[in-house]
Amino acid sequence: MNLSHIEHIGIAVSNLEEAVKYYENVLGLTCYAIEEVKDQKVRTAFFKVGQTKLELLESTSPDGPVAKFIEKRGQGVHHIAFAVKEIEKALQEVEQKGVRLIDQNPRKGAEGLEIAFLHPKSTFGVLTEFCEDKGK
Ligand code: CMX
Repeated sequence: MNLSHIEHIGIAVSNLEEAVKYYENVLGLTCYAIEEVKDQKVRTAFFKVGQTKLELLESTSPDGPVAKFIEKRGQGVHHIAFAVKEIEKALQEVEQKGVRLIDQNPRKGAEGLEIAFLHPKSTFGVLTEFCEDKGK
């Protein structure tokens, strides 16, 4: 397993534009991209803080995972994403160690990364994402 760094922290918000204002006007960060990820039923806004990104997530559908999360648990930290090398191998490795996978195979996420999620019930309550930039 080769986790190189925290690629991003995902934060569920009810209103993307309002949340972007807070990160820009209060924390002084700059939103460098807003992107819809249809597959995940979200609109995302990205900020960079050093090597790590913050990804704000607004649901585009009441039955999407982020809408369900906010309904159950309120706005807040939704997931942590680790940058990995050879994402398929990393998934196999954690599965062999008893972790329940949400995605058996990687799929395309925001910024063109290959992404896959591990189930929070087998990762001590933290929805965990692996991502790999195959372009690098
Ligand atoms: N972090 C921690 N726990 C979570 C969670 C999260 N983000 N989301 C759900 N849970 C918990 C719920 O609280 C619930 O726990 P209890 O049973 O103790 O109440 C349990 O997981 C089941 O939750 P649920 O509301 O019934 O939802 P589902 O089982 O239908 O889905 C999950 C949960 C994690 C499998 C689903 O949200 C998923 O597949 N997530 C991965 C995809 C995703 O989140 N995409 C959005 C981000 C995309 C991006 O970054 O681009």
